[in-house]
Amino acid sequence: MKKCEGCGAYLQDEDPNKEGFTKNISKNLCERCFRIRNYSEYKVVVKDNDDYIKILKEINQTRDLVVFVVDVFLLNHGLEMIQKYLTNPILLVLTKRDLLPLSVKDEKLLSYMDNYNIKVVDKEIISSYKNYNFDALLYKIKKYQISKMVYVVGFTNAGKSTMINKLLYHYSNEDTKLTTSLMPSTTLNRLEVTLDETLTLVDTPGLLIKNSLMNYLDGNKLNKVLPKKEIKPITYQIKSNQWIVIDDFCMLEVPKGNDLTLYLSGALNVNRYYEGIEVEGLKNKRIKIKKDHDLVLEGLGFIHFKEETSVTVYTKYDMDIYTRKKLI
Ligand SMILES: Nc1nc2c(ncn2[C@@H]2O[C@H](COP(=O)(O)OP(=O)(O)OP(=O)(O)O)[C@@H](O)[C@H]2O)c(=O)[nH]1
Ligand SMILES: [Mg+2]
Repeated sequence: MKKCEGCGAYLQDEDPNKEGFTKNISKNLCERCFRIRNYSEYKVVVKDNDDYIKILKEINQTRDLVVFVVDVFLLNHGLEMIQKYLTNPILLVLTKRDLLPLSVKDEKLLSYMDNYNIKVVDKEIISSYKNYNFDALLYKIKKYQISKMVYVVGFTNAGKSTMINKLLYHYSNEDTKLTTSLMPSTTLNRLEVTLDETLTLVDTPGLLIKNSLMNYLDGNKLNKVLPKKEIKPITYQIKSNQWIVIDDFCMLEVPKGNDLTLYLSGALNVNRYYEGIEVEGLKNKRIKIKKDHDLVLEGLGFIHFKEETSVTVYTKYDMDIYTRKKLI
């Protein structure tokens, strides 16, 4: 059976509501990929992690190199779980470097990954948007590859397919292009692309991040929440108790006497209020943030507080809220 060249789903002309549908089976792209590419029209596909874990288990049967792609802005606390399924050698690739301020050193971001318990053969930091460090990336893939096959894995939306497209563009004569989008679950099945006679990259669907804001939003809202260019941190001095309202995604009740810096998409509206906030019907979580830690709002961004403090976060979404050692 033929696969869609964009997302890896098996092509079929029987059920428009199922993956891989095309009216014309002789085409190479499914209708969903065609629409994402030509009209930026997204059809959210609800995948579950079981399909993905099946793919990871297949990869684990090989001893081949795995490139584990991680979004440097939306680092999530489930990163270690990849090693629950994979015993292959892992090259860790931090991507979307362009989203964090240039003043932060690459070395710092790379060594931050040591806080996670992931055994890797090497690490690299790249930006597909800026074509940053692709020579180094290809060098490392070739250095550590065990056979011709190299598997690209990671959480959904990390930027796997975009990275493979850039590798193809720079280092091969292939004119195939994988489908990419800001919606979760763009790639639907494993898909092989040949870079050269010694290297075949295998794109895979992304693992869904449980309790990420990303899972609940439509295309318009995702466009707002997911940053496309360098984040400009916003610092507030908190001189009296107040509320920070992040668009219609969440609110924070912050006690006085602490400066905070928000790292969020610039497209979001952030406002401060001193009183009069309606919180009825919202879930809330009170959380203590130690010094030198960040507060993470999964799928939305992170906030750094200068001193130890406790805040209450209100939201209608099932979004994980937790702290981690400060990133920058
Ligand atoms: N700023 C920035 N955005 C990126 C970069 N690479 C990818 N993106 C964006 O991130 C989003 C997800 O990219 P994809 O390549 O589709 O991600 P994926 O990991 O293949 O996602 P799934 O197929 O859903 O698992 C898209 O909106 C991309 O344009 C990058 O280097 N910098
Ligand atoms: Mg993809």
